[in-house]
Amino acid sequence: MPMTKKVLAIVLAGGEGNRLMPLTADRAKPGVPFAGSYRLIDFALSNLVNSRYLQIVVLTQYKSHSLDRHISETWRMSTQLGNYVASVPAQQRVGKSWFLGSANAIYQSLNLIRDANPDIVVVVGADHVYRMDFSQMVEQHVASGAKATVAAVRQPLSMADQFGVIEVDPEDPQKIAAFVEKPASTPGLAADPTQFLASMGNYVFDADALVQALHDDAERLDTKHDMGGDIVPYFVDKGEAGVYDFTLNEIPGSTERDRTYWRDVGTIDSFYDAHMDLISPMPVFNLYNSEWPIYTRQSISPPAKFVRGRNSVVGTALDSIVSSGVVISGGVVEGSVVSSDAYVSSYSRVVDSVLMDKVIIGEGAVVNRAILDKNVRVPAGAAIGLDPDLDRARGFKVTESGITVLSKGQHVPEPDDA
Ligand code: ADQ
Repeated sequence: MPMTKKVLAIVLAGGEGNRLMPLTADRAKPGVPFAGSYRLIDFALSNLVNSRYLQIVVLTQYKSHSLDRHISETWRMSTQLGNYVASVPAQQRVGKSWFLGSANAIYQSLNLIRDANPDIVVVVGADHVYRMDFSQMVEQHVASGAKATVAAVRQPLSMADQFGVIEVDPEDPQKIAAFVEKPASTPGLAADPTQFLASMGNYVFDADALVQALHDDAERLDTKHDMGGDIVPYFVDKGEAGVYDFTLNEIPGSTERDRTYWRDVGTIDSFYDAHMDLISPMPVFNLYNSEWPIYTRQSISPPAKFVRGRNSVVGTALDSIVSSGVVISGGVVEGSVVSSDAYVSSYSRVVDSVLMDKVIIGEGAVVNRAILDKNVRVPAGAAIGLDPDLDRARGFKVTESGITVLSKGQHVPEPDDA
């Protein structure tokens, strides 16, 4: 019988998420709301819990207040049974320096690894949308004899500069021959020249090998103390790095299409696109798979309600996700994600947009291809997302692809009376 390995999971949740501004203006990227009732970190944590890895340390750093609150309110487990999700803020760590890179974050938390005394450490990022059974990757890691295994997914060539690029050993498909962190460009795969193999930022390590690597890295002055940039190459140079192909990932209840769905939602455009993936009638990513649930905080809001508004005008939502506590009173919502406790008034239209918690849409207002962060109030008759120049002039962010973004509680001027 195979020996059961003791696994500790570490979730890297300290990222600033500069490219998601203004949604990350006062919350860490893993704490950014997603899909109406989730936070980004819920995907990584749900994947770990569904993989039956129940000893989890979350390393936070940047503006972690709302993230910490979400973790403690949502992810309490029984420490008496030996299960935990512990959020560890940076200021509690040893040493005086603020974190340098993700490897340094783990290095400063080595006491947590010592205390848990695992055989295997699974390290995952906290800002991706996907389902993954990490136990399948751990199984391959153990069988292959690698000291470090990196999860890999195919991505379009144009995105090479955003990811770690993996070159597989032609003689051993489970071994990494070369790894470059975020190169300016890279050649395509032999099987598909339009794609390359990207690191997903998820790793499995033999615990003692990881501890040694972190010590060696900490002593060097010429590294950025980064998991992708430094620790992965350390194992590749020694010929000890394996690669786990994400297309092998099997998820109960998943379709062929969504068992390998993976989105890095690091930019406003990819964050927006990932929302749109959820709302088509046959979603690209299916939130409704109860065999691999995505957990989040239980809301105390009442059910969503759709009612006639002024002059009995019909309130509807179509091809949309509508969260609890939402009231759609005589407005029309189409192709949109509406988060908890939002209110949509009579004669208004919300199209191809993402509304976060407690957004209020006034009478006759129009919102088109926009993301409105929490507590934004759109006055009656105002229009957002119809005129990019006007949007910019009012201080809203407009992305290159034309998505308008309003930050938390951002003021929207009353429309001109003229
Ligand atoms: P990036 O995501 O650009 O690339 P990084 O900014 O280090 O790398 O973020 C990785 C994870 O670590 C994120 O979840 C982030 O929140 C977290 N993090 C960063 N600094 C941290 C700190 N000091 N403390 C705690 N957590 C921290 C990485 C890899 C690439 C890979 C992509 C996949 O380096 O090789 O291709 O992820 O998205």
